Amino acid sequence: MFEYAPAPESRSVVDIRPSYGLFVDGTFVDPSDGGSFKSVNPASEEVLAEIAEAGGEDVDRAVRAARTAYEKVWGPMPGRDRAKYLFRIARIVQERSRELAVLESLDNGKPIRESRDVDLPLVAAHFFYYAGWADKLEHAGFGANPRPLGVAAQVIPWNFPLLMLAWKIAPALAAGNTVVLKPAETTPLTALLFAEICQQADLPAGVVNIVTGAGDTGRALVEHPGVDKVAFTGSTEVGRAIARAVAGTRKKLTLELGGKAANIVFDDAPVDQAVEGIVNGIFFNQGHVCCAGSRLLVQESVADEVLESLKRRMARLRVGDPLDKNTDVGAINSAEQLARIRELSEVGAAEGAQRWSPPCELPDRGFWFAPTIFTGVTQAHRIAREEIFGPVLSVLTFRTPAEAVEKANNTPYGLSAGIWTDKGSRILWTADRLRAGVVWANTFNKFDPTSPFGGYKESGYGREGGRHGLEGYLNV
Ligand code: TXE
Repeated sequence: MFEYAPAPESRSVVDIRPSYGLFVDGTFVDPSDGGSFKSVNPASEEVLAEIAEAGGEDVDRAVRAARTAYEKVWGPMPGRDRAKYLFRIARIVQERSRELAVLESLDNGKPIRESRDVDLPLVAAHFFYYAGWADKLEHAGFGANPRPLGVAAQVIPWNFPLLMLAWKIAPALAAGNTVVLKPAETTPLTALLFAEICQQADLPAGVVNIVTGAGDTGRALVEHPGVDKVAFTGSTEVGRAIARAVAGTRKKLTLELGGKAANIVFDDAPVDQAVEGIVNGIFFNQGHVCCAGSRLLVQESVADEVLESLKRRMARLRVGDPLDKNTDVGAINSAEQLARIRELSEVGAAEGAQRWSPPCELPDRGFWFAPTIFTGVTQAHRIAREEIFGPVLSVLTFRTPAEAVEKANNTPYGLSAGIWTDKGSRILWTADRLRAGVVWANTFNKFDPTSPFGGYKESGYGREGGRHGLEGYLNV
């Protein structure tokens, strides 16, 4: 039914099919109206596969399948049996992690070193971690008999396609819910491979359903009356639209939205270590990270030294082929995202901040943006306030710890922050005053399934990860 695109040859470890259907009730099915879209490799602009686009009827089918599975199989199943399935999924993810990592880098553009060493280990860790909770819910501090909510509608973004899937699916299933998940339209492939893993694990049909498509599919899913819980990660704008759509219904909602994190470097911080943290904070995953350290706040007395060292370090970053193990910065995920980054970068320059990038040759095809810093940034600049979601750092300075805290908190967001200092007392003093869901001290972008993650203010509400991550999927 689709127009078939040739499967690319080069990646021997991963077998990409020319086209993919929707995963509903345990099998791959064609969309009711035959619609489809293409998934593109952002590093080469070649088409990877043709993907089915789910319409309202397909979403309805998926939600009904999830409801039946919830009522007949998954809801009544003892926790210890649900745990067995989750452990099985975790082990298959580990066994197939090379394949999944290559596919993630092809579809998303992130360096293979990151998908292999960060994303995939964390995906497996989430399934192992929540498998461990499935038979212990009555000991989780939620009362004697916490009950699942029912059918969870989950909409995820493209920056960590498989990891966001794991953050959403693992706790939902552990708590006894069934799921209809919609991956982002630019990165559907690892979710579809995950559907195959569900089959391989003999997960009962309908417990996990994957509907692919863009915003319209997402809207149909979150607005479906058969849904009990909505979990969304993505832009603040869409998060607001979803909150409005869910208002006045019985649905529970968690939102994980944008960020504009401050990475604060005090004058007593070891410079080399701080520079590594700044680089990791903003150039990891091309800066497509909701908790990216996109605002560097550096104490005035050490600003020159830190910036010189940062520029030297940036000159050594290798930008290019995501599948090359030496690559530090991969491709921007889509033409749309590249246009957004370019636009804000132009705004930064036009508003008077000084732009700097190391000399680097970018490939001719694909979507690329050189690692960039802006100095001379003030709070009035848009690049100090708006999420760029790319490899672009805005540098501001401060004189006193109080001024650092004031500037760090001067944002509508509140997802994360970083502190670099030699003084333990200063870490505690500062962390206490930062209004952010996560504060890292002398490190950045560290994630762990045992830790709750989520925001203050316009970064959303609810927590994912840890024991708190279960709470969003239970009636307590
Ligand atoms: O996000 P969208 P986009 C930020 C980042 C980025 C900007 C835009 O600043 O530049 O958002 O990215 C689905 N009802 N973040 O446009 O549109 C959509 O199909 C239901 C931060 O990609 O929010 C996709 O699956 N679903 C962020 C998902 O929402 C809808 C991660 C996210 O897409 C929908 C991504 C609707 N009306 C972007 N419209 C983070 N916090 O990590 C779209 N979708």
